[in-house]
Amino acid sequence: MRRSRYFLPTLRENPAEAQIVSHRLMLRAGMIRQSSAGIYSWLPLGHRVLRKIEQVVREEMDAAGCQEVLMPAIQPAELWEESGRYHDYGKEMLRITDRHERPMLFGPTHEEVVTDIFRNSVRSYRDLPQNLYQIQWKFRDELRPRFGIMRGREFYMKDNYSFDIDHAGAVRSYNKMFVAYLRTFARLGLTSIPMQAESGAIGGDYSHEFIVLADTGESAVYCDRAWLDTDPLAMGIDYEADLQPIVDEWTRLYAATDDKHDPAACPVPEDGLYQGRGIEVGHIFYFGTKYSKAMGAKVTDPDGAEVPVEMGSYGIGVSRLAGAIIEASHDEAGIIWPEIAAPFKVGLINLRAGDAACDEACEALYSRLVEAGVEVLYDDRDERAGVKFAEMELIGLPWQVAVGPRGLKVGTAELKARAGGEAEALSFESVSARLIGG
Ligand code: 5CA
Repeated sequence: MRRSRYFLPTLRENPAEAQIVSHRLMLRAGMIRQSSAGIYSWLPLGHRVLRKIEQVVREEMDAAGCQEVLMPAIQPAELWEESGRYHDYGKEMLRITDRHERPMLFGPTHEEVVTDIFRNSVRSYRDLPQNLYQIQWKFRDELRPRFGIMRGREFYMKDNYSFDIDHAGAVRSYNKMFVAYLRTFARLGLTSIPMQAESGAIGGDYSHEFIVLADTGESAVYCDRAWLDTDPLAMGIDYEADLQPIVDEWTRLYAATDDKHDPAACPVPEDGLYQGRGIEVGHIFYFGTKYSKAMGAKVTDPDGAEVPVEMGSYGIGVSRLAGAIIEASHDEAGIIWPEIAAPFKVGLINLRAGDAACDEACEALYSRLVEAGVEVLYDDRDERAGVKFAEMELIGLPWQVAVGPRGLKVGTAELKARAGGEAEALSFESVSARLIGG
C-alpha cells in the first residue's frame, strides 16, 4: 500500500476525550473514529488489525473443533421471553419494534438464538457434542461507555456455545475452551490469567474470566507472581486427550478478581502476591441446563430418555483485544504491534521522494516484498523525513526500512525493529531476505 493513496488520518495532538493510552493512540494513529457514544467506525488501519486478531481467534476455535456460523444481529423478543431474560436484561438491551409492532432487539449475546437452532435441529445424543461459534457485532447499551473501544456499546465479539449430553461432556467442552483461550491470547502476545468469576447476566455456576494485566484495566486483580512467568504455548495440546490435568495446572496458582478475592483467606503470602489491574478479554461460562430447560432443548440419551442438553458459552472481546494489545505494548512514541496483529509488517520510508535513485530503489524493494507476500506500507510522500519517522513510530509497524541518498551511495538501506534496537545498515539483498524469511 502506498502511503500517498492510503486513508490514514493521523492526529498530531492528543485528543482531549481520550483518558487511556490505547484510546489516545487508536485515535491518533487513525485506526478508529467515534460515531456516537461508545460506537466507532474502524478505518483502514484499524480494520486490518481487527481482521488479524479475528483470524487468530478463528484459527484457535477451529483447532479446538468448533464450527463457524453467523447468527442474526437482530433477534425476536419472544426467544428472550422464553428464557426469562427479556425483562431481567433491563436497559442494557436495545429494544426495537418492527413495522408490524413486533418487539425485536439488537443482540447483546446469543444463548437464546443458538438454543433455538439446536432444539429445532438435534434430537439424539449421537449428534453430540457440538460447538458453534460466530464472530459478530453485539450491542449493549452500557451505562458508561468509555475508554474508546474498550467498553463500547457496539463491539465485536467471538461467542461460542457448546452442547453435550451430560455434565462430564460439558466439562470436557469447557476445558477445551479454557485451553484454546490461553493459546489465543498468548499468540497475540498477551499474558492472560484465568480467574474464577461471577457469571452475572449469563448465569450458571462455573465461570472464568481471562484477564490481561494492564494498569488501566477496569478490574482490580490479585494473583500469584508466578503467573507472570508462564507460557501456554510451550505445552503441546491434544484436544482429544483429557485436558483436566492442564486446566488443574493452570488454576493451581492463585488468581482472583476483586469480587472473589478475600485477603483473609488468600493463600499467597503478601510478597508473592501481585496486585494490579487488568482487562477482561474473555469470559467462559458453564451453565448446564439453564437455557435448555427453559426453552425445551432436549435430546434422547442412550437409554431413550429425553434430557435437556448441557450447555456452556464462551466469549472473547475481539475489538477490545485491539485496545488491550496496545495497552500492553506501546512507548511514548506510539504503538508497538506484535507481528501477528500488525496492520502491515513493514513500513518502507523513502527519505527523499522525488530523487530518481531513491524512488527507483524503493519501488524495486516494494515490488519485491509485495510479490513475496509481505505486507508493506510504503511512505512515498514528499514529506520531511522527521514527519515520516514520527508517523511510523506512532502506527507501530514491526519493521521500518529507510532508504536515503547517503545509504544508496554504498548500496544500503536501514532496517530497524519497532520494538527496539539500533537501525542496521544492510544491503537491499539482506533487507529482503530478512523480511521475506522471517
Ligand atoms: N454470552 C457470553 C459468552 S459468549 C458473554 O456475553 N460473555 S461476556 O459478557 O463476558 O462478554 C464476552 C467478552 O466480550 C468479554 O470478556 C469482553 O472481552 C467483551 N465485552 C463485553 N462487553 C464489552 C463492551 N461493552 N465493550 C467491548 N468488549 C466487551
